Amino acid sequence: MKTRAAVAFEPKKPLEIVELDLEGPKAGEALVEIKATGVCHTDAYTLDGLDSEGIFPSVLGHEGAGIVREVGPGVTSVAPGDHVIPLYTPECRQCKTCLSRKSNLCTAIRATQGKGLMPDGTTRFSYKGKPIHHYMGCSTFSNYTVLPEIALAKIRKDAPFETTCYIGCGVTTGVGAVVNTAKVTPGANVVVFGLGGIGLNVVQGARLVGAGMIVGVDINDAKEEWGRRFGMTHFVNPKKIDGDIVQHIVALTDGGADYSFDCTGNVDVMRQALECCHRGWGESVIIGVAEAGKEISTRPFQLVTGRVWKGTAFGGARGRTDTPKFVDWYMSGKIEIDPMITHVLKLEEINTAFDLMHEGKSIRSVIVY
Ligand code: NAD
Ligand code: AHE
Ligand code: ZN
Repeated sequence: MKTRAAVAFEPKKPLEIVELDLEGPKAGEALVEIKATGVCHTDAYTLDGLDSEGIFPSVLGHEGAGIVREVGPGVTSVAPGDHVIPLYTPECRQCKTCLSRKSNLCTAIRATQGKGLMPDGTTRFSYKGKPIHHYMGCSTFSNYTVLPEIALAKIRKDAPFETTCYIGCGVTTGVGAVVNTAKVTPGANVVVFGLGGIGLNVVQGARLVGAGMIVGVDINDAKEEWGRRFGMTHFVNPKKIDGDIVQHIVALTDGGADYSFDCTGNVDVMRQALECCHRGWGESVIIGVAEAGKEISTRPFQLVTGRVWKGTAFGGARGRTDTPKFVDWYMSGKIEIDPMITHVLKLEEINTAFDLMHEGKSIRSVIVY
């Protein structure tokens, strides 16, 4: 079949809207009509050539929602007509990691996914007879895409696609980092570095669990209002304070954060996030994705004296099990999504979504098909 898609032919070049050929689903796979997709900073990072796993040409996009239109042989967990969220962190329920119950990082298809291929080592997309690669196993910047059934979370049918797609990455990543990874306790002081599409979800996750102080840190003053809208109690712009940001936060929080989160992808900020944690117990969670080649550092003394450094992918959520629960939380009003969708665009306008993100003018842009 044919599908309309925004293709990343080369790094650092705008996406091009073209008609691709798409092969139907093979065994264990499903064809999904994508109804809406968010544009996450990770898409921009890959398009900018900063991802060590970036492959071109490819169809980017990993934050979608849509409807199953066809299934391949042997598929049992989804059927045509089901509403689904594609999962860049699948859940096979059989691999060592899934069975361990210690992590959500299912390994069943990770190797081929990282090479832009389906589990059988081929692509379903092609253009003028040449293969086009998949991205994060999702490729939601195409109106139709093919995914393994283990990478599809079946969700309720009354959830609107335009907002629910955000649960495919940003919402689950931010809220999940608080509830699954850090397990923030009521009354704890939380510091969030970077108040974008991910950081604001950390803020609302902290509000949800009843955190005490929720401090937001951002170099863009316009983010203060956004943070307060979702539960932030204090705002710090590191460019507007006298002295060191770490000392400033330690003083503000009476000794340091109980939990801090990096939502910037900047390795210097990751260090600040760790070092502003409370001596003896403060935990810092890295969410941001750093450029290829970048490394983190700190004095080992920071860890010797009890601070903990950890990271999280997709908010520690087990995709097929937990994503439908996040949709329920949204539909029951426990978490908010609608106000964070600042721009709704057509596929033809997708490059504007990247511009708005780089200019700091959007929280989330969503493309509707
Ligand atoms: P975004 O562009 O919407 O937000 C980033 C925010 O960080 C902006 O508000 C910006 O002003 C702020 N910022 C930049 N430099 C800063 C600094 N030095 N100090 C303080 N604030 C600063 O991006 P996003 O969509 O929220 O994504 C944030 C990061 O999370 C990206 O690195 C993205 O790749 C990553 N991410 C990780 C996961 C995961 O599973 N681990 C999932 C989604 C996104
Ligand atoms: N490909 C990069 C790493 C990118 C990365 O860390 N991705 C996150 C999700 S970001 C979503 O917006 C993730 O899930 N990581 C775990 C995994 O298995 O990819 C690199 O450095 O090579
Ligand atoms: Zn993302």
